[in-house]
Amino acid sequence: MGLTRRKFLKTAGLTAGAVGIGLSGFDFKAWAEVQEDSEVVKRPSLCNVCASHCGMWIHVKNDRIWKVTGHEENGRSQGRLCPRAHGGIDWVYDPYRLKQPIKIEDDGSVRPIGWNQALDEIAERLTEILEEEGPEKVFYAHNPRRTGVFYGNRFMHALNVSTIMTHNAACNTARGRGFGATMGGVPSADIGNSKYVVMIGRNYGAGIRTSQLKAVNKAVKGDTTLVCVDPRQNETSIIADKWVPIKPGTDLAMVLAMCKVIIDDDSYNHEFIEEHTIGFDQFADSLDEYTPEWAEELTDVPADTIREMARGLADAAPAAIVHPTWKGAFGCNYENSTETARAVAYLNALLGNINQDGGLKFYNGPSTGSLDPDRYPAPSAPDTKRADGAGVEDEYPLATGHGLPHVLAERIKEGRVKAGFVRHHNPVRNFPDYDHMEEGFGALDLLVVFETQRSETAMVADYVLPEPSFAEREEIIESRGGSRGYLAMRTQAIPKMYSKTRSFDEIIRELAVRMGVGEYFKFTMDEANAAILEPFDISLIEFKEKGSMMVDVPQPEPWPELGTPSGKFEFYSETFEKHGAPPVAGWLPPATGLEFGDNEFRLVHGKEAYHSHTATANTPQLLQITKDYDTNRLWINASVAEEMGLADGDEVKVTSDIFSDTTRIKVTERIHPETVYYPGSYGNRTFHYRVAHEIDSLNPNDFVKYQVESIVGHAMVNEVIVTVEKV
Ligand SMILES: Nc1nc2c(c(=O)[nH]1)N[C@H]1C(S)=C(S)[C@@H](COP(=O)(O)OP(=O)(O)OC[C@H]3O[C@@H](n4cnc5c(=O)[nH]c(N)nc54)[C@H](O)[C@@H]3O)O[C@H]1N2
Ligand SMILES: Nc1nc2c(c(=O)[nH]1)N[C@H]1C(S)=C(S)[C@@H](COP(=O)(O)OP(=O)(O)OC[C@H]3O[C@@H](n4cnc5c(=O)[nH]c(N)nc54)[C@H](O)[C@@H]3O)O[C@H]1N2
Ligand code: SF4
Ligand SMILES: [Mo]
Repeated sequence: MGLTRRKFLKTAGLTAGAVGIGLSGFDFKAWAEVQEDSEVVKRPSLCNVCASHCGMWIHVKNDRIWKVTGHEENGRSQGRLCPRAHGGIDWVYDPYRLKQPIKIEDDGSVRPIGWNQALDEIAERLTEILEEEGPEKVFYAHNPRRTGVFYGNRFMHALNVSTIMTHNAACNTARGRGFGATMGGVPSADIGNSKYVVMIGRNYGAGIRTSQLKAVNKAVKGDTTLVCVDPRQNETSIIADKWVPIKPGTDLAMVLAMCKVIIDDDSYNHEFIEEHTIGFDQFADSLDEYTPEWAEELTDVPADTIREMARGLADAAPAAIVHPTWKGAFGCNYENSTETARAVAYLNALLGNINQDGGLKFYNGPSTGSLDPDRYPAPSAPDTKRADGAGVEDEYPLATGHGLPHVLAERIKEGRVKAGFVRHHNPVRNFPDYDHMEEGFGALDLLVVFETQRSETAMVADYVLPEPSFAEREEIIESRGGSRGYLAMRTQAIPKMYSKTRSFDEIIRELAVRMGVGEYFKFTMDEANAAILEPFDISLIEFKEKGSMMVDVPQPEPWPELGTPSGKFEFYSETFEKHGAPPVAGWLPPATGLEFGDNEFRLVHGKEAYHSHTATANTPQLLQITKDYDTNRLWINASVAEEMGLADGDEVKVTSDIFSDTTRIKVTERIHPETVYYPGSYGNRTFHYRVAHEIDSLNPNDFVKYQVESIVGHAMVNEVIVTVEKV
């Protein structure tokens, strides 16, 4: 790695010379030239700054990262990276990165601990808890990344632990269940080939997925009509044909009214509805009161705009999309988010756009190989009850398998859960109600956090186990579908910087041996990766040179059999009915209601293009953008601000039921008058993020109390009313 032989000799000669004539004679210019001339090599990797995992090349010079560029043969990056990828280099060179395992004693004192001792102690405590309390009281939570799933889930299965959770209940659980219940899963949007696209709270300009952003650009440069419905004129609305401001939490009413327009116009796709759906008549019969005028009252979207969007979509169908979105409007935000997601699916069904060009597509992934189970036995799936109640009868039967970390926090406080493993995830900061999450996770008998920085969750852990950064480690091969599928892997780009860091797979393997389940981990990562590649005409050695490669996959057939119980699109869900939820989605107001008193607003938040959640606030390059553009401010509508006697930049006090803090305001025409907005990227509470604390900031989660949505149990992150007053 690093220097070529020629360069090495040159440097070696130079060093000898320098030593010969003493340090005062050190020829800095010659040294600098050698450094500058030394070769830059490209090593394939995957960006680690968000879950999109774009294929990247890490350019390495003298064993240090020189720069990063997008991998061309990767479905996500398609040759490009977003700004955060460059900021990710700061993670690698952060001087305060975790460099060795630490143990936090019950009195809060922190001390470094050796690996053997840490793993012995963890294994001993975990064994005790499993024996005395049972696997129902143990969990694993992560922001699911391939290696974390591969090793983490296998380890949990080996211990018969069923509570494996992700961050989804603070992201997209409602959308997942809503689309799952109606069409069997969440499809991709073929934006690049679409003629009419409505994005309801989906903001590609900031909530970036590189490949899709490219498709959006293609669409807006072509003849696609793009409409953005958002209480805020977000970064995508700026390039869209139309921004439709909406009162937050009311999208469901607008969508139901759009469905009614299309059905009343008789402009829906009869063939699809008749042959590929169930429950259409019940749905159509339920729409009587949902007129555009009714929706206008609730949403502030003019009835004519509702008709215009509905007719624009129907005219363009099937090359028309109401975007399945991600988090913004109905991922996990409101009491009505699951129903909104179902209604958005209904609207798409009326357009008959499933697996149609320019519509919604269920892509197939490449058929990869796997470890031979005779040689490398896999543990059987756990048969224990989940600790968070997700999918459990009489608890949260309709919650998804991603689980409910905020509910778990409650149960930990009640003594019902004792031990947890958290990797690449910061639930304490990223779920609403800091005190609730901190008290919950902090009350565990054993909390082991796998991290690279000392996040808020790591602050309340018993053991924090440091991984080498993404640039210093190799990982399990990933595969994804698309118009072309692809395989991709992270290879080690630079030598390990700190000898006392260990990668997740290494740690799990060692813990497994100590827990007596080592038999499930008797393979190397190379063996696992070679098995994955087996069906493809490429060796692991060759693949490690390429890093990413496109593969042909069968293309989706129009109107396929869907992954619902009936195999058809379900307007009417017997599954929902069985569990006491409405079989057909209809209007449901947000939990806070829609009445606002003086100086009261709904607080919403969202992404910024140059941060990932709150995990990048400590990176100097990215925080500099925040400082330069002064974005850590609360957006408030200009007319409202004037009435309240507030001017741009004024300091205000923001108060909810559970929290109060001050911040400066951004006065703008670009926001609905009953809404205030704060970017979600700040407000870190861990004092270890020294860069993050260079600015004053808020975190919207602080204002939102612990609450649980009634159908799928998500965290309802926008169900909060705040008052704003001048200080
Ligand atoms: N730069 C960046 N990109 C990311 C991420 C990141 O952290 N940073 N994270 C990735 C992840 S995990 C996700 S989930 C996606 C999220 O991607 P998005 O869901 O697109 O992003 P958000 O910013 O959460 O929300 C989008 C918009 O929803 C609006 N909104 C809020 N409430 C409502 C409402 O009631 N109705 C309507 N119509 N709109 C509403 C907000 O104003 C915001 O502009 O982004 C991904 N990409
Ligand atoms: N305030 C606020 N809250 C939010 C959001 C927001 O934008 N703002 N977004 C919501 C959404 S859409 C989502 S998806 C969730 C996301 O919530 P999380 O899943 O918690 O995601 P991240 O904030 O990306 O945090 C990931 C953690 O992984 C750590 N990490 C980074 N690299 C590595 C590594 O190589 N190894 C290990 N072991 N750890 C690593 C980071 O230091 C960080 O603490 O948060 C939700 N909550
Ligand atoms: S979208 Fe940006 S941050 Fe996310 S993986 Fe791709 S380049 Fe990295
Ligand atoms: Mo997310």
